[in-house]
Amino acid sequence: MRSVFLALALGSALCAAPAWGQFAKPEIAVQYRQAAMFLMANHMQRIKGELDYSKPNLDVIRASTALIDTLKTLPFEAFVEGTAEVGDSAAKPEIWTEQERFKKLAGEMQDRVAKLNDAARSGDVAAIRSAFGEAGKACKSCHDDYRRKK
Ligand code: ASC
Repeated sequence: MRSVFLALALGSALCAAPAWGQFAKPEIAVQYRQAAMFLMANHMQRIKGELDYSKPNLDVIRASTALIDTLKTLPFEAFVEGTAEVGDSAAKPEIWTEQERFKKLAGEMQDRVAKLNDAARSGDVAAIRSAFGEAGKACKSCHDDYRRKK
């Protein structure tokens, strides 16, 4: 009998949902999303550097668009409610009161990033330039509304 109680107690302890989702502490969620966005921004800059040339290096561009395409969903798991004012987060509290719009903007960014990666694989430089501009606008429109000016 005692072992049944022990098993139940252990089971409920293991199943209890942590307050911050997959993150041990709220600060870790902030670091995680900032790290993902830092890498995305770094690779956007590398692409921009190539597009400043009349004959950009397509291998460099493709490596970066593929990475950004992989990273594009990562920040959003880490926008855990209650982390707007944590650490050096610039997230506005409206992210959690306007979830529908925030998710719509995230989805638009993800669509445009996928299109940028497709354009890079096609090798059509004019298409890459245009898709890069659209992806950058999608980043900016979310930052304009949901990132605090520091
Ligand atoms: C970037 C980056 C952003 C967007 C935005 C585009 O490379 O870090 O936040 O593009 O600046 O206007």
